[in-house]
Amino acid sequence: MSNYDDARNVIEHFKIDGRLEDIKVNTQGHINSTFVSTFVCDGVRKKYTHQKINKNVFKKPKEVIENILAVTSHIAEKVKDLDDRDRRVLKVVFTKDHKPFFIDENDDYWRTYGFIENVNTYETIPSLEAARNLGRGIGKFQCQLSDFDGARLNITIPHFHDMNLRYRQLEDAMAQNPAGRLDSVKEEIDFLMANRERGCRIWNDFESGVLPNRVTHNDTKMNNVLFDPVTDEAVCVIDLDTIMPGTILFDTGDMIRTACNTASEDEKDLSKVHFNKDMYESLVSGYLEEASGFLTKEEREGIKESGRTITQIMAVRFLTDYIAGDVYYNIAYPEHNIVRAHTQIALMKSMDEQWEKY
Ligand code: ADP
Ligand code: GN1
Ligand code: MG
Repeated sequence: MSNYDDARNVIEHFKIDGRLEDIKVNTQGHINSTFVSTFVCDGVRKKYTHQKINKNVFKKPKEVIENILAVTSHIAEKVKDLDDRDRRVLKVVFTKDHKPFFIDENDDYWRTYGFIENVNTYETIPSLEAARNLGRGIGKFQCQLSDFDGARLNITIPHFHDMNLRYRQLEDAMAQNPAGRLDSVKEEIDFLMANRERGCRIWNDFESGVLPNRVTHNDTKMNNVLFDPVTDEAVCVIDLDTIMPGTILFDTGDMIRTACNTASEDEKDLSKVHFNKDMYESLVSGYLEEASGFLTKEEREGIKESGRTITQIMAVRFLTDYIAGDVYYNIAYPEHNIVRAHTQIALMKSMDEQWEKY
C-alpha cells in the first residue's frame, strides 16, 4: 500500500483544476492502491480516484491503461446521449503533459479517473431487485462490448481464469511451503483436489472453442459495480484492468459468487455463509433480459456451473496465496487469505447441498 504523501506527490502531475482539499484511502479492492481526492474549484467540490497499479500483478501496466482507454471510449460512444452519461463509464484524466498515466520514481504507474459520485457499492447484495439489476448491468456491459474487436486488447494477465494453471500454482506453493502453513490446510487441499477435474471443464471448453471467445470483464465481483442509491440500478461497471478475451461464463460466475453469498467474501463465521438460490434466480433472470439475444446454447447451459467454478477458482487462488505467504492479494490481517478461502469452500458446499433445487 502506498501512503498519502506518495499520492499527494503524484496527484499534482494530473491536469485537475482547483485546489487539493483532501485525500482519503479506499481499501475495497484487493489489488491496486486506491485514493480518493477532493478538489475545490470556484467554490465547487469535485472528487477523483487515483490508483497505483499493482505491478506485481500487472507486469505491463501501460498495456492495462491502453485497454482501458480503448474500452472506455467505446462505451462512452454508446452512452453519449444519456443524461447521466458521466456516471455510466469510467473517465480517464490525463496528466499535465497529456499522458493517461504518471510514472513515479519507483517506476510505478499511476492513473486518475473522475470519481463517480452518489453511488453505492455492496459487499452483500441488499435485495432481489438489486440482484436483478446487477445481472442486467453485467449483461448490458457485455452487450456494449459485443462489437468491440477483442484482438485489439492486450492480455493483461495471461491465462487468468485457467483452472489448470491455478491448480499447478497451488501445487507449486505446496511444494515450496515458504510460510510453513501447509500442515494447517490439509482439509482444504483435499476438498479442492477432489473437485479439480470438474473445475477445469469451463476453461477446457473455452480453449477448445465449445464456448465462444468474447470480450469479457473477468472480475465482475459485486464491488466492481456501482449502484444508484435511489433506484438500485447498476449504473457503471468499474475495475477494467482485466478486460480481455474470455468466455461470458467467467463474468456470470463471478457475479453469482459474490451476489448469491449471504455473507461477505471474508466472513469469519461460516454459519453465515450460504448460497441464496432466490438471489441466483433473480440475478440470472436480470442477466438474461440483456444477454439472451446473443448467448449460445452452451453458454446459457453453463451459467449455473459458472457460479460454482468461479467460486472454486477463488478458493484455489486464496489458498495458494495463503500457502505462498500472502504475496498477491492485499490483506488486512495475517489470516485474511485463509478466511477468504474458507468462505469460498463453504459457498461451494452450500451450492452443492441445493444443486437440484435451482
Ligand atoms: P482494485 O483493482 O484494487 O479492486 P478498483 O478499481 O476496483 O481497484 O477500485 C477499488 C474501489 O474503489 C472500488 O471497489 C470502488 O469502491 C472504488 N472506485 C474505484 N474507481 C472509482 C470511481 N471512478 N468512482 C467511484 N468509486 C471508485
Ligand atoms: C481481485 O481487484 P479486485 O479486488 O476487484 C482479483 C480478482 C478476484 C478478487 C477476489 C486482478 O479483484 O480476480 O476475483 O480479487 N483481481 C485480480 O475478491 O487478481
Ligand atoms: Mg476491484
